[in-house]
Amino acid sequence: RIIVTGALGQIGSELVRKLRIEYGKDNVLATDIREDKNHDGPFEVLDVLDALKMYEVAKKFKADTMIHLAALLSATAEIKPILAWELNMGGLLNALEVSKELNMQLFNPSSIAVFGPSTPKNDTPQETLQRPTTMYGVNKVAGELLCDYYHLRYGVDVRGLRFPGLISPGTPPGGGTTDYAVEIYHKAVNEGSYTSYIAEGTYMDMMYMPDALNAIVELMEADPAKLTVRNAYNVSAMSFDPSEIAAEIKKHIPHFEIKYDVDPVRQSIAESWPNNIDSSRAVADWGFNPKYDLKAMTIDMLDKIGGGIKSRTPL
Ligand code: VAH
Repeated sequence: RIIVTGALGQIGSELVRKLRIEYGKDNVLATDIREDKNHDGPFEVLDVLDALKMYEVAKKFKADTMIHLAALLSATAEIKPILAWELNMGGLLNALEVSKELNMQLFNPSSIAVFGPSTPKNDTPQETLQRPTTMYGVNKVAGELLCDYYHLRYGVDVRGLRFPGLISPGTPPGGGTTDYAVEIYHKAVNEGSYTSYIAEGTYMDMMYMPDALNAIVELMEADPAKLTVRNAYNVSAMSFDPSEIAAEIKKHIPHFEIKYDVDPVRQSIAESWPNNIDSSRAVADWGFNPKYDLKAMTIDMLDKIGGGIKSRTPL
């Protein structure tokens, strides 16, 4: 039985749907800090900074697994760095403590944000320098170390993935740097143009949400003896810059055009991250195998947002 924190977020909203299909609706408890009016399964309001409530809710639900997704993302964390530290670290510490007390398996998402300007930019290795220059990156590196500590000291079965930018048609990401790669699809369908806050030529790792969700399930179901890494595996499906995703969209919406109005804060975050990371350890240890590249993702995104490419007349 699974408890998910941050269940109303970009990953959480799709993961809960998938988990309920795979494991049964009543075996997945969605929680978030705000009420969910139209949830179609078990739901509880939970502030991850309330350790006692987290313990009580997980115990009452008889959860054996926690997926801890509640966090502030990179751009928001630069605006509210202290709040980001308190929520990202306080929430994770509670998730680790409750997982230890209730003997739950724990998934904690990490991010390519753990890497900084001194990290090798291309084919970024699994083990390398991690000197991030963002509060979010500091939180993610500290989080990786804290998770490994709980695994080594207390035997908590905690596992993690260094997610790239995640792209999905539904719930939008909240306050990330890679969000441009989600916004561009919606603007292309609805307005025929998009003004990117990330500069042309800025490459970042990305992955389509279905591949991210499969990676979480595959990692959590993997034989622990095969895991040479706990927190956290590099995983990425593709790397592109704004001009390449725009060109792929133009193949379906010929009149689409991209403009640029660079946001210095999010541009500097993006430039501190790798161009592309090496996922080979995840492939070797538990068979990470993303299905979507930029071409396939674009077809599916435009289909889902625009009600089907086949039915669209050129703008
Ligand atoms: C962000 N989408 O932009 C998140 C993610 C690697 C990027 O961590 O902050």
